[in-house]
Amino acid sequence: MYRIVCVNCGAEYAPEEILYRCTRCDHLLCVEYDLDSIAIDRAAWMRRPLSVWRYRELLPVSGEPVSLQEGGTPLYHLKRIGEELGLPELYAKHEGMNPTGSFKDRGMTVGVSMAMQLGMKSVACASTGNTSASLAAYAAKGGIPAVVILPAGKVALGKVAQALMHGAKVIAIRDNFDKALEMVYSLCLSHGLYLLNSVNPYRLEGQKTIGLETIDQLGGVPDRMVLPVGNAGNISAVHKGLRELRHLGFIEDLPMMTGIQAAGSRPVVDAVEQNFPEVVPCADPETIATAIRIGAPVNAEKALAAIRQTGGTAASVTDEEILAMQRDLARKEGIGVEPASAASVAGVKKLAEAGVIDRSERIVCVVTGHLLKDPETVVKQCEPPIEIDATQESLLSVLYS
Ligand code: AN7
Repeated sequence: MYRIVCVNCGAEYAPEEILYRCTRCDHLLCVEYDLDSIAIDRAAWMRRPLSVWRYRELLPVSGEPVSLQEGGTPLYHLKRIGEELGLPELYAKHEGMNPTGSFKDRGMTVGVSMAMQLGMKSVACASTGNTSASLAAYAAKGGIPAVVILPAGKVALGKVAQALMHGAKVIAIRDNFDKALEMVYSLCLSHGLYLLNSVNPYRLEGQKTIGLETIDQLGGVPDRMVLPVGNAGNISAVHKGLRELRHLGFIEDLPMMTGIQAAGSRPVVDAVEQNFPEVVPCADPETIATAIRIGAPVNAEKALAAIRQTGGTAASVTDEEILAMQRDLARKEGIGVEPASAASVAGVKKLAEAGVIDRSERIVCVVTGHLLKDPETVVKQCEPPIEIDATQESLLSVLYS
């Protein structure tokens, strides 16, 4: 049993209403369960496979979900990087290990399932890339058409390839993500497509399972959870899931929610640092981490609450710091992530060096997308393969001379 509730004025809506914002005050909506009446046997939970659907009592989907077996991602101990930073308890949850290579799959399994449950005939999103790849795949699995709108020339190659191959209608606009979202939003309202950006409250329900899995894998609550922030949906979703676990009495404390943005695209960081009541959009976001090249984060209201209520913080990292950490994760830990994902760990490095993070903290970084999403950025950073004649002599000479 659940309702849709406005996070600002508390107005309530029935689950079957197709709404993305409060019709009274225009603020964000969220899904609210009657937690006191939900019976969950935690031992039975733990016997189910680690996945989004382990937590189905806390999800809105009633029938068989549209699933590609999402979630259940590895939680790695970052031993070498942690040692270098003096952080013995540093972990990374590798969301790049989801079916389409990013955490978006957790949101889309729920979002597309809800689209079907609500009887919608088509789905749509704007995207910096991963959302479109994921939506395209889940729409294919659900057998429903998808439209995705991208900022032209600013989406990593692997993500465009996925959206195209999974059969979405892919449209690239000569403008940025924020404009694409504005356009797809109007399109959905005027033509009845189901909007699956993170302003959709059901999608975030799937994403909250990152936090629930982390607790189960770690056997407790980390002191801090660190996420890259673009539209600020994921950090809000993780916070919501953990609040629900606390309400159920499964955990006592919440981690300090910590958001990391790129230096050229940091409206949430500005709001946290300067204690603004709300985020002031950044008109011209720019960063090599194109996934988080977002100037007007739609979920800022929820994210600021998550950060402030848990005593967390926000920080920004430069493109150089992001790329350096992408290489460190790859070469010192064997973990391949795309640039936006490396931002979370780069942010931890910065905050630890600045003394904001205590060295004894148990820290979980969410690394959100796979290395192969953005091969072009990799190729630009690394030396090309050494091409040689096919002789043993040439081989030995490049290896040993
Ligand atoms: C790898 O795909 O917004 O703060 O349209 O792809 O919840 O937006 C992607 C976001 C972090 C930021 N890491 O998450 C999109 C899109 C990766 C991402 C984020 C994104 P939010």
